[in-house]
Amino acid sequence: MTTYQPKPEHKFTFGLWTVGNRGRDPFGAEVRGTKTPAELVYLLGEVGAYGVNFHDNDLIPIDATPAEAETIKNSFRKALKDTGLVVPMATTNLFFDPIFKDGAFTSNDPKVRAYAMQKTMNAIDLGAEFGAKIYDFWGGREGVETDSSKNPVDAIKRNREAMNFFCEYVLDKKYDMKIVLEAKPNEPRADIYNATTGHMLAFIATLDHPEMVGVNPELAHETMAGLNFMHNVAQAWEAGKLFHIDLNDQYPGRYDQDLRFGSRDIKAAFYLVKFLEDVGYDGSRHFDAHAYRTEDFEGVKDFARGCMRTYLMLKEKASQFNKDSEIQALLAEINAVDPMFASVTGKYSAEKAKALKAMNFDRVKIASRGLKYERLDQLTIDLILGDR
Ligand code: GLT
Ligand code: MN
Ligand code: MN
Repeated sequence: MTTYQPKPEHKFTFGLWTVGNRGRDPFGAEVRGTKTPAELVYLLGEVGAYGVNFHDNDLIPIDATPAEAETIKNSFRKALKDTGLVVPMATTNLFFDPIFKDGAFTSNDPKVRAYAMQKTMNAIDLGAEFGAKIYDFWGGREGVETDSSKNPVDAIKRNREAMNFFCEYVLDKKYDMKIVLEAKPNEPRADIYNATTGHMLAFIATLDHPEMVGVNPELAHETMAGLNFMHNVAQAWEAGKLFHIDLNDQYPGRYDQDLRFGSRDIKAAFYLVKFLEDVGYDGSRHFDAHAYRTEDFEGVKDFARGCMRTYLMLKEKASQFNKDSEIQALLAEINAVDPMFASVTGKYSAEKAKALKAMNFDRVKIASRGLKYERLDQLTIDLILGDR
């Protein structure tokens, strides 16, 4: 009997900002109280998470004195020790303070850009102090409301300069740390640069140290753009760039909802979990989501437990899919190899091209074959809904 009990090997993580989210939205105030970072670590320990991620200012308020910072760090460290939680990822808050109203690294004001660099170096130090091996960049404010204000090519160049700087900084400091870039198409800016994971992959190839930089795709962000999240994750994986992942759920075409993982599109969540498990992705499964505004902190725990439970249930379904003889027989039939074509395809040669050109194809006959994808999809639905 499976209990769907989260274990450290599942690498389930939450940001301080996720379980600490107080339910404020553009139309309403906070509905939950403030918990200290240490209290949030205990909460995560109680629900069975493996790790906790933070922005610099989730841990240390932007105006804290050095003495206050020390006190907070000490209680946070104690909570980590008491619960056994680790800090796999850290990031910089480059979006909340009014100074970032026109972006951080892409701001038109050189003072803002320099401040953003300084803040990020300090935040990288803070992440390293707590053992973070992944450093995330989500450029929520790196965009525009009006294209009169900024040339997108300048924005790309400014972003590149900043990322090259931080790679060198990490190397200089000898931190065991990789960088991940997290895309989002819009919100809070009307349009954000490098809008999708695909954009980020192309951008990474232009950096001085591409080997240090990967992506952190977020389900909600790609779904907002109307894209198939799993396909984007697969492309990142195939490129050797899937260093991290942000899991949640989202209705397409709407504001950033950050819903509990698997709560909206269970079938998409199934394919995603199946992909991650099949390829053996071994990074964090970070639930970058938050509880409904209707909830108190008991509801926050229900939310966190729900994310992990759904993941584990889908993981079990994925392994069932891989063992299901009827499904596997269909897949084998669909993917049957035909040795006749192996000799004329694959890597190019002039002989192959000649032989291929000389072949006769019965186009109508080939096209007339039914592919049984309706049957296959229904078997998948039956399996997800528990009738297999
Ligand atoms: C913010 C955003 C997330 C990012 C976080 C990292 S902060 O909540 O919505 O997707 O991952 O800065
Ligand atoms: Mn995210
Ligand atoms: Mn989000």
